[in-house]
Order: sequence, then C-alpha cells, then structure tokens
Amino acid sequence: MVAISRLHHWRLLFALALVAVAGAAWACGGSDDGGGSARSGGAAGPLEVRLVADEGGGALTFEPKEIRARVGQTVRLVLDNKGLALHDFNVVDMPVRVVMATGAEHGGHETGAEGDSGMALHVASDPGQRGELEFVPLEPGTYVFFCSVPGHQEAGMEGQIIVS
Ligand SMILES: [Cu+2]
Repeated sequence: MVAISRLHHWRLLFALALVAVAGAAWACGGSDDGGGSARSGGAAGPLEVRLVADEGGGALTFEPKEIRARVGQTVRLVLDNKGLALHDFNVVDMPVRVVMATGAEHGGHETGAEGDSGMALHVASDPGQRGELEFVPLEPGTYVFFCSVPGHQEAGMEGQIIVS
C-alpha cells in the first residue's frame, strides 16, 4: 500500500509538472483524471462485476462466488439472470452507500436501497433479464450475499463480498 501511494504521488507530481510546462494546453478535460494517459488502475475506477445467476443441472448458482472490493470504491454490479426463475442479490448487514439500482420488482419489496427491503443491498432480476446496482462499500469486512427466493440460498445461491 505504501509503495502504491508513493507511486501515485510521483505520478501526481509528474502530471503537475507536465501541466506547468504545457500551460494553456490544460483547457479541455482538466477535471477528468487524465483521460487514459495516466490511468492508475487502482481504487479510482468503478469495479464492474457481472454476477450470473443460473440453474444449470438443477443446481442454483451465483458466479462468481467471491467479489473483492475496496473501501470507497464504486462497485457496479450487474445481476445477469440466465435462469428460468426470478433471482435476486441481497446483502443484509453491510455499511454501504447505494448509488443507484434498477431491476425487477417482486414480492412487495422494491429493488433498491436500504429501507425498501430491509437489506443493505438488494437488486432483483427476472428470467433472462439484468438488474443493476451501484454501491460504495464503507467499511472493510467479509459480507455474505445471497438470493432471498425461498430455498435458493440453501441450494447454493450465496457468496461473499470481501472489502479491504
Ligand atoms: Cu434465486
């Protein structure tokens, strides 16, 4: 971590030096993080996760079973339902800021943020559809995600979000 943040510092200093030399060239896109030339690939960009829900061979699965994220990093989760039943993605207890959610509505609880479903995170997806959820983890820890349709978690629809 120390080495990485040092690297960031050097990149920042280098970028500032370039700006100073270039002068007027700064005019466009000054606020958007260098637009690819100095993209650090660290915690700055959103983490895209495609979570596939499936029912292959009678087993109920989420793939991947493990999602790794960092505190403060925006996670964009796409729940891709390849099955024939509705599935959803839930996390009960996780300090999180929900940015946005879209997806299926079902069983009286809305897709979306805390308060609606009693979950910290919740998004549902109809068969063949996708639901999307964007959130920012606020504290490190290991959190269980699962499908709340009765019997599904027990049949294998669960996994972990590991926040560091
Ligand atoms: Cu399910």
